[in-house]
Amino acid sequence: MKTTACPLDCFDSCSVILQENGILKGDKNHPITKGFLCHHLNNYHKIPRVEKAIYKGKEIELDEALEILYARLRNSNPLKVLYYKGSGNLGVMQSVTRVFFDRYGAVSTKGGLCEEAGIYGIEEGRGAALALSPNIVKHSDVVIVWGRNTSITNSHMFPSLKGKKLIVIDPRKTDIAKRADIHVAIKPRSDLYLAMLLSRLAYMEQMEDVEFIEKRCENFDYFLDELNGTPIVKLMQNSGVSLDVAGEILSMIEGKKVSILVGIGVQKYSHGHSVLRAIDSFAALLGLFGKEGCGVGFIDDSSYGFGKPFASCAQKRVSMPTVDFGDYDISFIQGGNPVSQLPCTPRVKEGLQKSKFVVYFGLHHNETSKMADLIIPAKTFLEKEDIKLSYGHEYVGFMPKLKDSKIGISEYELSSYLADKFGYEKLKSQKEYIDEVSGQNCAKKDGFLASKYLLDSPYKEKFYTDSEKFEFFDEYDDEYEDEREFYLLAVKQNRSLNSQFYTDDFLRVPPSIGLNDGDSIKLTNGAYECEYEVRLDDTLRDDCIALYSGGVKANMLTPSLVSQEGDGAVYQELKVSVVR
Ligand SMILES: Nc1nc2c(c(=O)[nH]1)N[C@H]1C(S)=C(S)[C@@H](COP(=O)(O)OP(=O)(O)OC[C@H]3O[C@@H](n4cnc5c(=O)[nH]c(N)nc54)[C@H](O)[C@@H]3O)O[C@H]1N2
Ligand SMILES: Nc1nc2c(c(=O)[nH]1)N[C@H]1C(S)=C(S)[C@@H](COP(=O)(O)OP(=O)(O)OC[C@H]3O[C@@H](n4cnc5c(=O)[nH]c(N)nc54)[C@H](O)[C@@H]3O)O[C@H]1N2
Ligand code: SF4
Ligand SMILES: [Mo]
Repeated sequence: MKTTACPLDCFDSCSVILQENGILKGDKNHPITKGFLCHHLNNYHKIPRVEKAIYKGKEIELDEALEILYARLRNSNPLKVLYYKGSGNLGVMQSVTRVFFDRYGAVSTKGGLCEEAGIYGIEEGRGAALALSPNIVKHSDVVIVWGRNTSITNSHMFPSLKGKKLIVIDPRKTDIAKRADIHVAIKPRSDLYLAMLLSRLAYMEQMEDVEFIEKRCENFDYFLDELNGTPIVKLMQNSGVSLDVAGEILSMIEGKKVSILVGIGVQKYSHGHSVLRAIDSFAALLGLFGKEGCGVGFIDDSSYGFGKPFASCAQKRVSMPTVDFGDYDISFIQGGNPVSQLPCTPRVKEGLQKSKFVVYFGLHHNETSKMADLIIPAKTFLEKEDIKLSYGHEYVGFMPKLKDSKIGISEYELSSYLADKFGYEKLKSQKEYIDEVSGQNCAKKDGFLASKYLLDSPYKEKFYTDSEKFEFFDEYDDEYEDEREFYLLAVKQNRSLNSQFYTDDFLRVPPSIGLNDGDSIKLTNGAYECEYEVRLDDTLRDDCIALYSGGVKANMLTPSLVSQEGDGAVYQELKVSVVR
C-alpha cells in the first residue's frame, strides 16, 4: 500500500493512501485519520498546478530557469537577497532550501503569519507548546473551544468531542457554537479579560488547585495581584461577558476534566502573547495540566523534541509580517502567497514591484506568481521524500516518494543544484536529514512513530521553563482604541487551505447592516479603501464583518504591524468603517 501523510498546514496531519487511480483516500489504520480526508485531499487530483517554468511571462525549460536563478544569485550581494518561505507544505524537508540560502548569506525572516504571538505567550508560561491530542481530549468531561473553528479547521477532533459538555467562545455562531451548551459570542479582542474574569471568580469560589499551584507553579501571587488589582466591573465591561454567564461556565467545569482548544482567532492582535498566557494561567489555576483529559491546545510546536536539521542560522532576519520586498534585489518566495496572505496587500504589491527580481517557487499559480519574474514549478508531496510532524497530535508522518513526475523540481534537488553550482559542501542525503528529525525522542504507538513528549498527558512530569514550573502571568499592555464601526475578521473555510484550492472574496455582513446579497460596499481602515460584494451572514455579531482568510482581498485592509512579542501578524488590530 502506498501510504504517506498530508503535507498541508492543518492540525490533523492525516495519513493518506495513494490509490492506483491516482485518487487519495484516508488511512483507516491511523488513530486520528480513521479513514477520512477533507475536501482538499479528496479533490487533490483535480487541482491544476504550475507545469512549466516561466521567465518574464514566457515558458522555458526547468534547466534554463535554474541557470537564470544561479546567474542572478551569483551576481548579487547576498544581503540584498531575501529568502521567504511560506507554509504551503509543512513537510520538514521543505526547509532544506534554508541550508543553501543560509550558506549563501541571504536575509531570512523571523516570526510569521500564524500562531507566533500566541506561542510566545505559551512558552513564557510552560517553556514549550506541546500539542493537545484528540487522544487526550476524548477523556475530558467538558471541552472549551476558544476561538477555534474545529468543524472546519480541525475536523478529526470531532469524534473526541462527542458526548462532552461544550463551551464555545467565538464572536461567530460557528457550527460547533450551534451545538454548544454555552456559546459566548464574545466581542473580538477581549479574550484576555474573559480569562482574567474567569480566573478571578474561580479564585473567589475557591476553585483553585492548591496542591498544583504550590508544587508546580511560580508567580501565583503576582497573578493574584494583577487579578485583584483590576475591578471586576472593568473585566466585565472589557470582555462584554456578564457575571451570570461567567458563573454558568464555572459551574459547568467545576471539578471536571477540562480541555481547552484555542485557535488563532484570539491572538491576531498586538497583545496576542498575553492572551494565550492569560488562558494558560486560568487553566493552571484550576490545575488542568498533566492530568488525564485535561490541557490547553493551540497551533502547537510540532517540532518540539525532534531533531532540527534546518534551524535557521541566517545572519540577518527581518520580521515576516512587515517584510518589505522592495528592499531586495532578489526576493526568493517558496511555498507561499504573500500578495494575498501577508498583511496589507497594497504595501506588499508595491514592495514586489520595487524588488528587482522576484522568484516564485510553488505548486499553484496565485497572486504572487502573477508578479514574479521567474516561476519555478515545485513537485507535489507525492513526488518527493519528506516527513511531517503535527501541531495537533503525537504521530509522525513519513512521506516516501510515491510517484514520478516530469514536472517540477523538489526543494532538495533545487538546494543541491545551487550548492553544487556555488561549490559549497554537499548536502547530506535526504535519508540522513529525515533520520535526524525522527531519530530522537520518538517511540512506537498504535503502529506509528510518535513523539515521546506526548505519549502521556503533556507536562505530567514537568514544565519546560528554567524552573520546570508553570509561570503565571503578571502584566500586559493593551492600550487600544479604534472608533471605527466594525471588527474585520478573517476566517478559514472548508474548501481552501489558506490561499490554496478554492476561495472567494465575498464580505460576510450581519443582516442588521441593512444590505442585500450582491450589494457592493466600500470599506476603509483609515489608510486604504476596498470594495467588496456582500453576503448576508446571520452568524455574526452586529459589530463584526468577515472574509475568508485565503481570498485575494483578505488583506487589502489589514495593517502592516507586528505583535508586541513573537513577530506575529496582527490581522485584526484595525477596525474598519463603511465609506458612505
Ligand atoms: N479547512 C481549513 N483548515 C485549516 C486552514 C484552512 O485554511 N482551511 N488553515 C490552517 C491554519 S494555517 C491554521 S493556523 C488553523 C487555524 O485554525 P482556527 O484557529 O480554527 O482558524 P480561524 O478560522 O482563523 O479562527 C477560528 C475562530 O476564531 C474566531 N475569532 C476571531 N476573532 C476572535 C476573537 O477575538 N476572539 C475569539 N474568541 N474568537 C475569535 C473566528 O470567528 C473563527 O471562528 O487552521 C488550519 N486548518
Ligand atoms: N487576513 C488574514 N490573512 C491570513 C490569515 C488570517 O487569519 N487572516 N491567516 C494566516 C495564516 S494562519 C497562515 S498559516 C498564512 C498562510 O499563508 P502562506 O504561507 O502564503 O500559505 P498559502 O496561502 O497556503 O500558500 C501556499 C503556496 O504554497 C505553494 N505550495 C504548496 N505545496 C508546495 C510545495 O510542496 N512546494 C512549494 N515550493 N510550494 C508549495 C502553493 O502553490 C501555494 O500557493 O496566511 C495567513 N494570512
Ligand atoms: S488538510 Fe487536514 S484534514 Fe485535510 S487531509 Fe490534510 S491533514 Fe487531513
Ligand atoms: Mo496558520
